[in-house]
Amino acid sequence: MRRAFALAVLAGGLSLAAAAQVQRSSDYLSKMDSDHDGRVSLLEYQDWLSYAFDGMDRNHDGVLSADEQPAGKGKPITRAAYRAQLAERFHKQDVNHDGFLSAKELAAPPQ
Ligand SMILES: [Ca+2]
Ligand SMILES: [Ca+2]
Repeated sequence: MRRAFALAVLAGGLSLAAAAQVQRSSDYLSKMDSDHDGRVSLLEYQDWLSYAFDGMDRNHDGVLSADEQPAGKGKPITRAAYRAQLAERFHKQDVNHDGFLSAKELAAPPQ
């Protein structure tokens, strides 16, 4: 499931929108919410999506090269750059700026 989600995320240019059509946001929340406090912190968000990154990084060099990306092309993405992109996305999606994503915020990815 995580791999399918990651493929959707990368294929959609890190868009959660495509993935959200596959599964309900409340399910995402419960999967990402590793400390079970009912909200997703930046670390939980990054860790969950980085797990997917690691699944695709077949030679484990910390870089998704073109051939490791779903489309088989694109600029290489480092793990650090990927996490930075996720952080940027997280902050955009955190509409009320409380530093956490609620189920409602998760359900409404930034355009
Ligand atoms: Ca949490
Ligand atoms: Ca790699």
